[in-house]
Amino acid sequence: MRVLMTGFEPFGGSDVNPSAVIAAQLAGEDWPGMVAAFRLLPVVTGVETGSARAALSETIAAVQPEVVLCFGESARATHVTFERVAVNLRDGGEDNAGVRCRDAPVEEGGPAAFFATLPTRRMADACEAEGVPASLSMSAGTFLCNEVMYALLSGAACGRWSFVRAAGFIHVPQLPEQARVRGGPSMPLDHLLRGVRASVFSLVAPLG
Ligand code: PCA
Repeated sequence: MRVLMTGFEPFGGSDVNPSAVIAAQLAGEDWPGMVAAFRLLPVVTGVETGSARAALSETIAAVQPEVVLCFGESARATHVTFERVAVNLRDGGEDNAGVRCRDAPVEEGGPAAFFATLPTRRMADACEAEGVPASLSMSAGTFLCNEVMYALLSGAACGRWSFVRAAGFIHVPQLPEQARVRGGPSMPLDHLLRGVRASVFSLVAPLG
């Protein structure tokens, strides 16, 4: 089984993004029956070369994964957050290229929303069973994480990436060192890794 894990580069004035640390670490571990690839996504909106969506498309075409797990950071999150829905709207903060979208669709004329095709409840339960707080979320926001999740689910649903059997998005809280600078909730890296590792295992073990 081929699994692609993505994380984002730092943004918003921070010099680390835990989503990339987690995805790179987990993709580098030995998983029974699973080969994992990691891709770092730029915090850049749109579809041009250099955007997150361009990097995602290129990597999915190269890796042909059956499972795609995209990770992002949410400075407001208190839990490992399993996103259930992506909406066709870009209306978020400024990206690393200085672009801010207002009232723009992710895909012109696309459906209003897509559901994650991951077993989000099972994954959240597996994370909680490790003692790591997890939650299910009905909104990935309207910034780049939602945009990437929407494009991912749209590509899998329309047959462009018909080999993708399960895909979705996980938001992780910021790290304690980030919270010390900008305030807000945080979770230590070893907790994040333990919880996410258990949730990925609960996903891939039955698929294998
Ligand atoms: N979080 C942002 C984009 C990149 C990231 O890690 C978001 O929640 O949209």
